[in-house]
Order: sequence, then C-alpha cells, then structure tokens
Amino acid sequence: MGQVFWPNSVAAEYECRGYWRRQLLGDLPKKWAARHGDRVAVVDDHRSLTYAELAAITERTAARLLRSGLRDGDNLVLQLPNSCEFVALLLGCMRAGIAPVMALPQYREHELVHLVRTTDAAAIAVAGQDRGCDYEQLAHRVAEMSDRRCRVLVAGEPGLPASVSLRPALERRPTAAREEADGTGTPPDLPSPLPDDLALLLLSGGTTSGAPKLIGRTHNDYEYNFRRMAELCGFDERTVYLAVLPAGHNFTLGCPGVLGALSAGGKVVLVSSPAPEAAFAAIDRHAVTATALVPSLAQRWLDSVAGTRSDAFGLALVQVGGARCPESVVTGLQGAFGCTVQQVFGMAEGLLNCTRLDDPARIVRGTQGRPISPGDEIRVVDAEGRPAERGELLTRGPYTPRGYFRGGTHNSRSFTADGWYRTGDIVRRHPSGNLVVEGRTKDLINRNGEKISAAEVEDLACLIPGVRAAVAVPVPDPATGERLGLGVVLRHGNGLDLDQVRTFLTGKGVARFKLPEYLHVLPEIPLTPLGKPDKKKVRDFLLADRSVET
Ligand code: J2J
Repeated sequence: MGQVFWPNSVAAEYECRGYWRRQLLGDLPKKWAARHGDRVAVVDDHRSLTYAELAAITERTAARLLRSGLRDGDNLVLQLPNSCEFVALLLGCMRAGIAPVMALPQYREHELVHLVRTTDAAAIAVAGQDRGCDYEQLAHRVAEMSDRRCRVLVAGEPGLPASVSLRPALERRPTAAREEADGTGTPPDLPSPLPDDLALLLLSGGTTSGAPKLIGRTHNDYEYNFRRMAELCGFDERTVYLAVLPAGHNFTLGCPGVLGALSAGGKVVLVSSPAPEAAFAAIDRHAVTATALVPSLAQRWLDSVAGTRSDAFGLALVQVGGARCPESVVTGLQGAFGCTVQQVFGMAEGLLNCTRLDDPARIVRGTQGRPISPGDEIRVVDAEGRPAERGELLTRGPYTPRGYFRGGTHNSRSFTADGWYRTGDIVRRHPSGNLVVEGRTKDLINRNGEKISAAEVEDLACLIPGVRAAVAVPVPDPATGERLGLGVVLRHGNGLDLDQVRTFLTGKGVARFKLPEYLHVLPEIPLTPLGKPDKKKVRDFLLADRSVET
C-alpha cells in the first residue's frame, strides 16, 4: 500500500525479458548457503559469519521479529552501523515480509520521526551505544512521538527494560536453553511475500521540495538491480567487497554493494568508520578487491596515501559516485591503487549509469557512464519537454518505480503521467553515448554525497526566533564537494550568528551533516527577474564572506 506499481503489461514484459525473476530477497540466504555453506559471507571488526550461519541467523531473526509482535507487511526503521548485525537484520526483515526502512546512523530525532511517521513503522532497530550516541535512548524518544505503537529493538544487550533484545537471534550458535526460552529454535511459520511486494524502503537523495521522500523497492526490481550491477562489475566468488560508506545507502547496499557481492558468492567486509586508516587496515587484512566511494572520501584516501603507490593492496575495482567526480580523483585512484575505476551515476529512485570496466580511459575520466540495463529508457529534455542534447534526464525502467512511497501529490511533480521519473539532474549526451552530469534543477545541497533538501533546512531555519525568511544554498568546497550555506533575513532588532543557528537546529534533533556551515544575514532575499529567491546571489555573498575570512 502506498506503492505505485508498474502497469501490468510492463511488468509482464520485464518478467518475460528475464529482468524480474520472482526471487524473494529473504529466500536468498538459504540459496547462497546451499552453494557456499562454509565460506565466510560477512565480516566486521568483531565477528564473521559463514553463509550457512548467515542463513540460520536470517531465519531466527525473522522468527524473533514476528514473535516480538511485528507482522508481515509492517515497516521497520533500521538504524545500525556497518556490521554483521546490519546484514543479518536486513535479511531477517525481508524473510519475515517486513520492509526495512534504510535510516543512516547520522540521523537524529528530526529525521527518524519523519521516517517512523511516514512509514507507520512498527519498530526501530538500533545497535545500542555507538560513537558517543545512545541510539537506544534516541529510538525510545522517537518511538514515543510515533502515532502507533513502535517497538525498540536492540541488536546487542538492551540497556532499558522497554527494549526488545535481538541478541538471541543474532548469536552465531545459540544454546539450546536459549532457543527454548526465546522460541527461536522451533521452525517458525514464516510468511511468504510476493515478488512484487515491498522488499525495502530507501531514502531519496533529495527532491524539489520538502522532507526527504521514500522509495519503495520490490523484491523483483531490487534483485535485478544488484544482480545486473554485480554482472557488470565482474563480481564472483573471489570478490571481497568493502562496505565503507553507510550500508543503508543504495550505492553500498545494492550497486552491486553488499547484496551484489553476496549473490556472487563473495565476501563482504564492513567497517563502521570511513577514516582511511580503518579502511586501509581492513583492505590489507581481508585482501579487499572492490569498494564504493563518494568523490570526497576518495580524495581523503588519496591525501592519506600521498602519492605513494598502494597497489600492494590488490584493490581491483573502485567505484566512485554520488556526486560529480573530478578527473583528478579518477586518475589519482588509478595511479595510487593501480585499480580499475568505475564512475557510477545512480539514484535511490532506480536508474543506474556507470562506465564499464573496459571503457577507454577518456570515457572513465570524462563521463558518468550509461544505463546498466537494456530495459532502461532515458530521455534528455529541455525546459519545454522537447528532446535535447543537454537538459533534464527523465527515465523509466525495470528497477525505477513509478512513484514515491506514499508520495501523494508530490508524485505528479516528480513523475510524468506516463511514468517517467524526472531525475532533476541536468545531463549532456556525450558523443560516445555516455552521460555527463552538468548540474541539477532540484534544490539540494550535495555534501560528501549526502543530499540535504534546501526546503527542509529553510523550513527549520524559519523556526529560529527572529528569523523572517531563509534560503539554503550549496557553497562549492574542495573537501566536501559542497557545503551548506544559509542566508537569513531577520526581524527588526534581532541578531543571529552561526553558532546560534547550529545550536538551535541541534536542539531540534537535526542530523549534524544538515547543520549550516556558513551564514549571511541579508536585508532582503534577493529575487530573480521571475520573482524567485536568487540563490546564486546568496551563494556569492557566502563565498565573498568566506574569502574575507580565509
Ligand atoms: C554527479 N551526480 C551524481 C555522479 C549521483 C550509486 C551511486 C550514487 C547514488 C546516489 C546511488 C552522481 N555524478 N556520479 O544511489 O546507487 C547525484 C545526482 C542523483 C543523486 C542521487 C547509487 N551520482 N549523483 O547518490 O539517491 O543528483 O544516490 O540524482 O543519494 O545524486 O542521490 P542518491
């Protein structure tokens, strides 16, 4: 419910062309275990699980979820750091017919309450304490603000009596007594969802307005998404994939990511810190062959190896995506790691474009690749909707849903009547047939590949006492790609500085990465000839302030 489905004739065609295989994601661990049983499937800083163990834990977790009162068809907000528990819980949810809502560890009350309310979530699952944040307490505060009963599930040992522990299910070999006590040992009567049902809910990278939208992905479409990407990336049993960006991101999760590596019989290494030292140690220890980075993180890695060749690592493939990637980063990665680089221009809404592993160097450096599936339809259109060489990218296809989850009226803005998704990205067709991303029409800030909706920040800023109007703009930055700048108009007699803005928003439970980094007080919001806020002018004010400061 709340999901816009592909028309029946289109769905039949996707099945007929072999894109959709009616494969339930929750059934995959058993299939994988039958093929790769004793081989290691996932490993993190603390533990590792073989394919057989992962399959058993998936079953037990599904049973545990259902026995703690959740039902087939429910949604569950999943906020775990990159870890074996993340993978087990993700698969356990899918096995139980519960759609995990992929929250990021950086989210706080503001974002979590939005997710819980929009999805009517029956539970929030967290790790407990991590990196100075008490996620369990946070989850309880959020659950209390929910309109329905929302349980708090903890992957470790809970600190609060009201939480439900998932530990017995997530343990590698539970004792018989424990199985007895928890009822995880008896074969549960697990539901069997349909392949067109929701398998998971991803967060939109940011649309033209308001709070982030959710994208419902089905078993059929998402399985094709990671299978096709795994094929294009040459993943097989020798693949060792490092998940270093948050695993709840579409890129890390399914492009081909964690799920693509597991489907290919590879090994997934999860690290919870993106710091180069932690990642390099994991690459070395586990002989990692492939990973996915955003350009700013790739640059941090390059700064950290500082010109020395690190090809001893044996990294064969580094994917870069999520934001525009400077050519110097592509060549830097090739030089420093002796690896193949793949540019990925993707979106949680579906469409994935990438360069191919055997593309000539100039294509890999200078374009963001082409669609991954022959079933992807793309159009580039000008402001009047006419075909153009440069313009907005529109798309339909076998893994691009036809609307946001509970998108309401927003869907008619983001999707055409005949089901094309308006990406909000301005692209140019390269003579080679690849796409080059040149800009965007959507109003967001892309900071380290994390998308921040300008409208969301503006609405929040207007809650600050004394603020009459606010505009949020991207300020270009060499380290993060973009930073969040805020221009405000104050009511007469009020003053405001950046610290006050950040303190206020932190008090509202806004995630840290969404806090403005620059502030400019304006006498009035400058307007374009069409009467819209002139965001370029505001950005120029912020840039001018910055050049005075530095
Ligand atoms: C320029 N802009 C890009 C790129 C995404 C793989 C890779 C990335 C995402 C992702 C993803 C870009 N160059 N190479 O889901 O599976 C911007 C575009 C796009 C938006 C989507 C994946 N790659 N972008 O970034 O849903 O503006 O997904 O529409 O977070 O990021 O953001 P998101």
